[in-house]
Amino acid sequence: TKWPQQDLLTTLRNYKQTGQKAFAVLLDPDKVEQDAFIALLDRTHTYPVDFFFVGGSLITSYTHKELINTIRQHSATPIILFPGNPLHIEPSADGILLLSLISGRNPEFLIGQHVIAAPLLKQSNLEILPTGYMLVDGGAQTTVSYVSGTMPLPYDKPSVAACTAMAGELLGLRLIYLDAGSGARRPVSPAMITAVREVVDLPIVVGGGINTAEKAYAAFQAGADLVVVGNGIEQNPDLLPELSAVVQGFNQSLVQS
Ligand code: 1GP
Repeated sequence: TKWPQQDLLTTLRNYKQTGQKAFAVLLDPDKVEQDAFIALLDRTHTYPVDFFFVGGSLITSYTHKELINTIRQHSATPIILFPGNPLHIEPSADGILLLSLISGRNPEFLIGQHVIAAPLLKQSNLEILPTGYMLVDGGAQTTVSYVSGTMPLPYDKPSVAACTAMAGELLGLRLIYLDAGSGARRPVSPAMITAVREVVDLPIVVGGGINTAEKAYAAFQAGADLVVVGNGIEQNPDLLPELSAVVQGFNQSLVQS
């Protein structure tokens, strides 16, 4: 069953308002290995995940639909598309990050691809999550930086990130996603997350290179509402219970205070 329309954005806004923390597992249809994947889905019954993100910059086979089907068979967790381009639209998901690559200056990823996607999105029942997507230098050229033909934000310029996020909020975007890129050598710095947290009232999603519980903790502590982990869990499934414990730690301290 799909999530009711508008619930995803409301859920994310509530995290921001209440201080609750959440985490998402990013599944790249190209990398998923069936048996390990089903084992991971089954483990999420014990160690709950708030969202599954499905996507990647480049996808080399038509497996989105099968992947989403498999998730549905094993889990009730909402599924959000994290598309690299309009070919990645799959109406059987619950929602889609409609990404504006506001760290870059490539009109294709600010409006061009959106024009192509718009009629398909209007026909679908996908909940649209308009997202200010900010790519941050994570110490290696990432696929998304190459494919989008854009320069990431400099790692050590929190004030540039803050101004970019403010512009995104003023333009009416509903989420800010700070991404160091999949497999980044270093995640977005806590200083940058805090600088963005201080100036925007939107939920903040942080991902890229978060491959330990400590790095997730640091991102939350700095002001992230939702942390996204892809490679880290692929390479070490035991990170799932550790991340779950970090999130629970934050959320329990809220209940007690
Ligand atoms: C990348 O934010 C995601 O877009 C997740 O990155 O695979 O490095 O966790 P990782």
